[in-house]
Amino acid sequence: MNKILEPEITFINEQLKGKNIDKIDRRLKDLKDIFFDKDALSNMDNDTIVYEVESYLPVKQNTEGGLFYGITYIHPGVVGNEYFMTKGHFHKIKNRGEFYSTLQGEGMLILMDEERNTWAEKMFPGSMHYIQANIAHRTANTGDTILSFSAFWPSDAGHDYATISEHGFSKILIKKDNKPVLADR
Ligand code: PAN
Ligand code: ZN
Repeated sequence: MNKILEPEITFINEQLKGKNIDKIDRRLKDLKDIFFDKDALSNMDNDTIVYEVESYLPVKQNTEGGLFYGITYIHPGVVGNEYFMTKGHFHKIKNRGEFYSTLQGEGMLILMDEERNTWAEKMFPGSMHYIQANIAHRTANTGDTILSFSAFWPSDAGHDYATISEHGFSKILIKKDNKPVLADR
C-alpha cells in the first residue's frame, strides 16, 4: 500500500474540523446537582451555557483499544462563589487514565481519589495533566476568558457521572479574595 491520505481531522486556529465531530453543550439547567449554592443558582438563567465539548470519536463507545479526543470550552462565570465547572466523573472502567493539555485561559483541574481525598492542579496554556486511573476529575474556569483544553482518553473508559452527582467532590473550588481556594463543603 502506498497511499498518502489527508488527516481526518484538523485543529487549526483553535477550530476542530472534520467529519464526525460530536458537539454538546452543558447549561445551568443540566448542572443543577453539581453547584453548591442552590439559591444563587435559582436566580440565574437556566439556559446559560457553562461549557461545550467537541469530540472526535473515531470508534464506537466502549471499544477496547481505541482512543477518543475532545476539546472542552468552559465559559467564565460563577454560581455564588463557585467557579463554572464541568460535571466531573470517574471513568466507568475505573482503571482508565487520561491526558489533559490546556490550550487557552486559566483554570483548575480538580482530582479526587476513591477515598475522597481531593486536590487540584493549576491549568494554564501549555500545562499538561496526566490523570491517573481510579481518579475522579473535573475542571473549573478561574479566569475571565474561556478556558479550553484537549483531552485524550481510552474509548472503553466510559463515564460514571452518578457517583459525583450524588456525592460530589469532598471539596469545592471557590473564589475568595478574587483567588481560587479549595474549600471544605
Ligand atoms: C473530558 C470531559 C469534558 C467534560 O473530555 O468529558 O471535559 O466534562 P464532563 O464529562 O465531566 O461533563 C473527559 O474527561 N473525558 O473522559
Ligand atoms: Zn475523563
